[in-house]
Amino acid sequence: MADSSKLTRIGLAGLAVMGQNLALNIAEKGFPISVYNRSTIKVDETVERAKKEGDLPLFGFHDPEAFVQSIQKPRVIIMLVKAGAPVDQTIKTLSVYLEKGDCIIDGGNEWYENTERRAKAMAELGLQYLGMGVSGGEEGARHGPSLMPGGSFEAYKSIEDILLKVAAQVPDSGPCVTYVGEGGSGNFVKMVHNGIEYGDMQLIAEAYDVLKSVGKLSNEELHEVFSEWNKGELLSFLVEITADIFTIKDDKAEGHLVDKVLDKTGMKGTGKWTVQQAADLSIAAPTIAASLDSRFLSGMKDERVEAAKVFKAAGVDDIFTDQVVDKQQLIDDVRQALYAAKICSYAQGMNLIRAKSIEKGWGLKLGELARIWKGGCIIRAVFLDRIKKAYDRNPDLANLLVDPEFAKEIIERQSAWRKVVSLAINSGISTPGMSVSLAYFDTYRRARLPANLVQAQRDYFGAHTYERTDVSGSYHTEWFKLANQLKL
Ligand code: NBP
Repeated sequence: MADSSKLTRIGLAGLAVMGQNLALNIAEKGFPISVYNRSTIKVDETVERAKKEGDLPLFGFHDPEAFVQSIQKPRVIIMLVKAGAPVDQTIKTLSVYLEKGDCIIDGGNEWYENTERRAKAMAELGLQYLGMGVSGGEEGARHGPSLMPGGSFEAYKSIEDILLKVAAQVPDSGPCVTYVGEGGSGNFVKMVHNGIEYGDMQLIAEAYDVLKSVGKLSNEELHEVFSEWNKGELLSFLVEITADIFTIKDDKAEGHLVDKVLDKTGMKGTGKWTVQQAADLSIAAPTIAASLDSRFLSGMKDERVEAAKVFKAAGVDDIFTDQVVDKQQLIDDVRQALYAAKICSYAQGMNLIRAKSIEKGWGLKLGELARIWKGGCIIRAVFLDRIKKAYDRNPDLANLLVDPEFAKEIIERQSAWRKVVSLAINSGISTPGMSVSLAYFDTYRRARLPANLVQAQRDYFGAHTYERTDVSGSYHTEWFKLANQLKL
């Protein structure tokens, strides 16, 4: 271990996957770091790794007091423990040794209101608090994550030099970190990032399903297709790893591993929070909601197996004829459908962030958020540069769909998108993300919707009143009475 007689620049508590790797990253960038974990074995493991990975300036502590005392004042401690009660427990353990001006940064996927509650409690003790979204998983944490710090600007400034160095670096775009805003905005933005991630993964899975089930593409062909897509407008971490997945052979039996993976998707809650927040703020986020619903339905594996038997016996397949498709055309159409649906999904996520920013007065900069997602994080993609440029062109853009560049791209792809959704429907393949994205687009772009009828129904049975298209004001009609008079 390197010389531990001097005080370190920063501390990190919580040495599971994320904490351990972020601590090594910080040490590698030349910032001496103290580390601590509730179970001491992880401390020893981290110290061992620091030694092996280049005698990095990382110092392990089993005792929380010694850990805190080893950090230079004002102290900054990043916490990377499981969200919820473990965060409160870790704060309790450490705060007794902290002094006025010291700062704790929660790097976990925490609910933003918990961060705001803790920041308030800490402020009463003279302590500072930040909630910082960290994205990129194990690799990102070790070699450059996307960081979304929010809370006290002063606290952010005190460690900005560290964050700028440990974050992912994107050529011509800079480090993937920015001061997000006040309060729990860092956690909120990370939450929506994860919701968008759900949408991306769902849309990719649907593209795979259509290509495999309708186009009958083999895993080798799927690898080729996704690799090719990763050279163009869809270039992204998720498309890249998808291409990789199709190459992995099963080590326990014949065939590819992907075909043996049980079709049940897990989740930890940030996608659900995103959809709940969208509903609370009256923001339509159907693509993200569809991806969450798909995870719920995927979890009902036994029920689906039984339902498949019932509907097979009842002749569900009778209406499906084998679709004759031109493989190359299908691949090209699916690529376009995936891209167009993705634009809708990001539009929804960005609208949600903006709505929350207005509600809380955070002043979040959407273009800057797109910039810090260009590298390090799970949704990193060249596409984010287009989003950044759209908000640079017009920071008050009502919706990404109406940015002239994105509008043009959608129009160019809409025919392929409609073809893919129709093909999937006629083949009995569910593409909820692509379909609902198309419905979002078709709803948003229409000046007149059938909402007039819904409002008339509401006024009919509940006297909820309605507005008119031609004269201002609020109106109520005795629909029932008038309809009955006409029946006489
Ligand atoms: P986990 O979310 O699996 O949490 C494990 C850590 O929490 C360990 O250090 C554990 O200590 C500590 N912990 C627990 Br559990 N209960 C505790 C308690 N009562 N008191 C003190 N410490 C406690 O770790 P992770 O996967 O590294 O994620 C850390 C945070 O980062 C989470 O909020 C996560 O959602 C977020 N995140 C994770 C990823 C990812 O890819 N894994 C990506 C982005 C963000 P112990 O060793 O003593 O049990």
